[in-house]
Amino acid sequence: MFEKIVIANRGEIALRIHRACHEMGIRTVAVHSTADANAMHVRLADESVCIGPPPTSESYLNVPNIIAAAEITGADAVHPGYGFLSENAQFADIVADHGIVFIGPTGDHIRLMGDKIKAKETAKSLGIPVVPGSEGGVTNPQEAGRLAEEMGYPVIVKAAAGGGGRGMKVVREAGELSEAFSAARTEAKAAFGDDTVYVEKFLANPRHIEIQVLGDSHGNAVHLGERDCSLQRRHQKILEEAPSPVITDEQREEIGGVVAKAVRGMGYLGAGTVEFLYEDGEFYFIEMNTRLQVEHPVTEMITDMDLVRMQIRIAAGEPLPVTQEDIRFSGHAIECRINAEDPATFAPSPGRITDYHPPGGLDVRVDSALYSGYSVPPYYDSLISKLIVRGNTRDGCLLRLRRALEEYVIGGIKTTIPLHQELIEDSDFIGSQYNIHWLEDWLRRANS
Ligand code: MV4
Repeated sequence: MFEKIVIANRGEIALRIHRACHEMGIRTVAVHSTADANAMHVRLADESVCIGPPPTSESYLNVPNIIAAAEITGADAVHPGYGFLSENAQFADIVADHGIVFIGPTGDHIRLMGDKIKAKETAKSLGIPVVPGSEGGVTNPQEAGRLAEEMGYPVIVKAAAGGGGRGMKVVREAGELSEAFSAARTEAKAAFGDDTVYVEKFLANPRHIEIQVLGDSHGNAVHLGERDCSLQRRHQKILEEAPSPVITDEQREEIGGVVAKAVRGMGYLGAGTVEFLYEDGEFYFIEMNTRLQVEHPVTEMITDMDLVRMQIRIAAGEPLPVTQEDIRFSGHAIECRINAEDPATFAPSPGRITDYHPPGGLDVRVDSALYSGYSVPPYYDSLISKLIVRGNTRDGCLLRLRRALEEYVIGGIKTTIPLHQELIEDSDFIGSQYNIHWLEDWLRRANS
C-alpha cells in the first residue's frame, strides 16, 4: 500500500480524499494556490506545498509544479479528485512516467473516453445500448441530412471532443440542418481545437441516469447501481439521488450487469461512471466519465462502500474486496449541492463565513471544507458544501433532508440552501415527475 499520497485538488473533495487516506494509514500532501494558504485541506494534510498564484492555470492545473510537489515530498501516488487534471490523459501519463501512481484509469482509457465518438463505438461494441446516430464522425451537411432523414427529426449535432454539454446543436427540421451543422463545427474548433462532429437522434424528454462502476487490475468489475442526476441547470447538477425513483430492481440488475461486463471487457481500472439518457423505459449511452464524481456520496450512502478507499486499493494493485453479489442497496440517498451563489440569480457570492453550523444526526453527511471565519475565494468553483442524507425510503429521506436543510447555518454569504428548501417542497419533485429540462422550467416559473 502507498505511504504518501499527493491530493491534487482543493475544497471538499481534497478533504474527502484526505479522510480516506488517514483511515488507511496513508500520509497526505496538500497542494494549494496562494489564495488557499488558509484552506481546510491545507490545515488537515500532513504536509503542504504551494504550487502557484490563484489562477487555476498557474496552480491546480500546473503539471510541473504538482509533479515537483510529489517528488520533493517523496509521495508514491497522486489522487486528482474531480475537475482540474482528473480527466487529463497527458497528466496521467506524465505522473506514471515519473514513477508515481496516478489514482485513476490509464492515460489510454482517459483518452479513449475523452473522444466521444470512440467512447460510443467502444460502448456499442461491448454491448451497451447507445443513442441511434452516425457511425463515427460526419464531415459534410449532405451526409448529416441523409442520416437525419433516416432517423427522423429532431437530431442533435455533437462535438467529438465535447462532453458535459459544450458544443451541441439541436436541429428541429431539415431547413435548419446545414446552418446548425457548420455552427457546431465552428464552435467545436474554437472550443476544443477539433471540428469533428457526430449526429444523434435527439431525445426530447429523457432523464439523466448514470451507473457507477469499479474495475481492478485482476480482471474484476462491479457496478454500484445508478444515480439520477436529471436536476441540472446549464449542465450543472443541483441535486442527485440514488436509487433513481423510476428504475426497478430488475432494470438496475440488467443495465448494471451489461455495464460491469463492458468495463471488464475494456480492462478499465478504478472508478468510472457510465452516463445514460433514459426515456420510455430504455437506456441510451451518451458518455463515460473516467473520474470520481461530485455526487459519489449518494452511492456510498446506499451501498455502505467507500469509493475513494476502493480507488486507492485498486491503484495499489489490490483486487476488489467485493463481488457483485456482496453489493446490496439499502434505502435512499439525496445530495444537495450547496453553492456560494445568490439562490435567485446564481450570481457568485464569495466572502467571509461569519457563522457556520452544519447539520448532523443519523444518516446526515456534510462534505465541506468550510469553517467559521473562512473566506470563500472568488477564483474557483462555487460548490462549498454537499449535504447528503439517507433514509430507508425516499419519503423518509425527504423528511430528514428537510430537517437537515433547516438546521444548516452558513452566515456571511449567500448560498443555494433556500433554493433546495423550495425545490424539495415542489409536488413534481416529491412525485419524481421530472426530466433533464424540468429544473430550468421550474426556475423560469419561480422567477416570473
Ligand atoms: C443529448 C440530449 C438529447 N438527445 N443527446 C447534454 C450534456 C451531454 N453530456 C449530453 N447532453 C445531452 N445529450 C441526445 N441524443 C440532451 C442532452 C442534454 C442534457 C443531458 C443530460 C442532462 C442535462 C441535459 C440538458 C440539456 C441537454
